[in-house]
Amino acid sequence: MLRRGLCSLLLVVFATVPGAAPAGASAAHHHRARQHHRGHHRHRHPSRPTSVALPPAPAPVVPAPFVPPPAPVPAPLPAPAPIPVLGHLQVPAREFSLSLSRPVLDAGPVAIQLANFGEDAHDLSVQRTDGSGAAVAFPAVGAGGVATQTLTLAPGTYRLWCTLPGHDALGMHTTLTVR
Ligand SMILES: [Cu+2]
Repeated sequence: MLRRGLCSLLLVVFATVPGAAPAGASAAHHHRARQHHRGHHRHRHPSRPTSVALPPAPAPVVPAPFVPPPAPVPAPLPAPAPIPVLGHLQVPAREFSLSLSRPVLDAGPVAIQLANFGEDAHDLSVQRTDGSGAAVAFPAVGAGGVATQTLTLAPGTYRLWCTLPGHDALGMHTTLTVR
């Protein structure tokens, strides 16, 4: 009676301990798993030499998404051109001299005024001292008269003189610098 009860207790303990399962059962389980794995492997790769590559499935036609055209980029504004400042130059004329209200001018447009402070008529011509460019002639003006012309002068040196006979030799000339 006691021996029979002890055997039953041992059986219960043996069956309820997880790690106490028979080694044969666990091995069989792993063996079946490997077989299953190999069979699966063979199924996916039947035989390499006779495998035929299937043509790729045609790509599904997907309409291109609407992409709005890029907004026009406004061109950068050009740098504002410098506003030319009109220079002024007065050329007083006397017997027998020409003088300048200022000896140096900035390049650009300049209003040149011949002012006759003498008693005789005088005129004025302006030309670059290097001889390039035509001379600009002012009309002759009498005593107290003025003549004005607006010229655009490039940097350089200019000669101004009176063209009436003998006046240049008598001293009616001067030099202007434009920078
Ligand atoms: Cu003169």
